[in-house]
Amino acid sequence: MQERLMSLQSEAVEKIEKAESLKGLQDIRVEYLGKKGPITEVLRGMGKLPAEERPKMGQLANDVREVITKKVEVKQEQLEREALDQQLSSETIDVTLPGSPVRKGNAHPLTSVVEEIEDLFIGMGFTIAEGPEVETDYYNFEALNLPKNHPARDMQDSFFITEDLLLRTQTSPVQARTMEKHEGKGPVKIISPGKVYRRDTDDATHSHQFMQIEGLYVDKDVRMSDLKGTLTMFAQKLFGEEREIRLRPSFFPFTEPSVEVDVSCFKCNGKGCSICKRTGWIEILGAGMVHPNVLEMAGFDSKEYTGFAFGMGPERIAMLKYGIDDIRHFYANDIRFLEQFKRA
Ligand code: 2U9
Repeated sequence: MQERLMSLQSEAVEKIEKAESLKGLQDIRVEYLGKKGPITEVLRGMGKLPAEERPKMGQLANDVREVITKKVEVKQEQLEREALDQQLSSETIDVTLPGSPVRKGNAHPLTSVVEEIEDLFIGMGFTIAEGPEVETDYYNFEALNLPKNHPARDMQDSFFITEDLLLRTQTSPVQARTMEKHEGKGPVKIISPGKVYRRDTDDATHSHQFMQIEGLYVDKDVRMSDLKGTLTMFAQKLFGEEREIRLRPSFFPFTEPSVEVDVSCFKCNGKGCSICKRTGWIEILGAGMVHPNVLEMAGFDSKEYTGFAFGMGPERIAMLKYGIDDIRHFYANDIRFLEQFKRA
């Protein structure tokens, strides 16, 4: 029986050392240490031994069991470590390997220009106001000194939804709504960026849907010089410190006096080129002093309060800035066009 035990031990140990998988090792452990295993069998045969030999044989059997158990544990640790190393090595990434390029998108050129302009006016103390794109006839026209059947209404062919609801033709209704909320108390200093809609045939310079950024500053004693100062700062920050602006008389129903505002050409520095059509000046926006009727309709006492307002088309600014010749590029979502505008 002693030889049997010793040969079982060496046989088991040999197998354990050769084991290549945790599963294989478990099978060996069960095979030798399991209830139906040979050691258990030997122990069951103890009864046939002389009584004085049993303790020694019992001890030996336990020693063999101990040795095999120990060997299994050691081997298990080794196999588990190898499995972990294997897993880690399969998972370790070689950081020196070039990463798979992730195509990073960039902001739409219009978004870049609108955000740049917003930041400029926020820097001058304006806050951003937004409002509904589906507007009432009152806020889109009447509140802006364009009473029902006023001829100037036709200047802006509108998408009417009902008798009284339309897609807004400019973001001015946002300013009218904001002024009302101030219940006749200034200051009101806002810009309102957003989409506007005009029933227009799309071509290289017109789109039925486009962006606008309008601005409004109403307070006691706001003057034309404040408007000129603000727009000069804006033009120089957007187009370059050496830029100048020029104001030409114009007409808008909601401002009096009204001006068109030009910036000195940033391509030819005013000498005349194709961009400025040889004039040296580029028209960038319209502006004026808020019409007293508009102030009154919004609840402001036009004897006490004055204000200036302006409006611009971000598409036009982006086309000037990036030399884009067709407004429809902004809406066509052609990746070849869009991927050109990687923001710095
Ligand atoms: C209120 C009072 C006055 C907004 C203004 C303009 C001049 C202007 C054009 C720019 C490009 C329209 O899209 S565009 O063609 N807008 O020139 N907008 S003054 O005046 C307001 C607005 C709201 C309550």
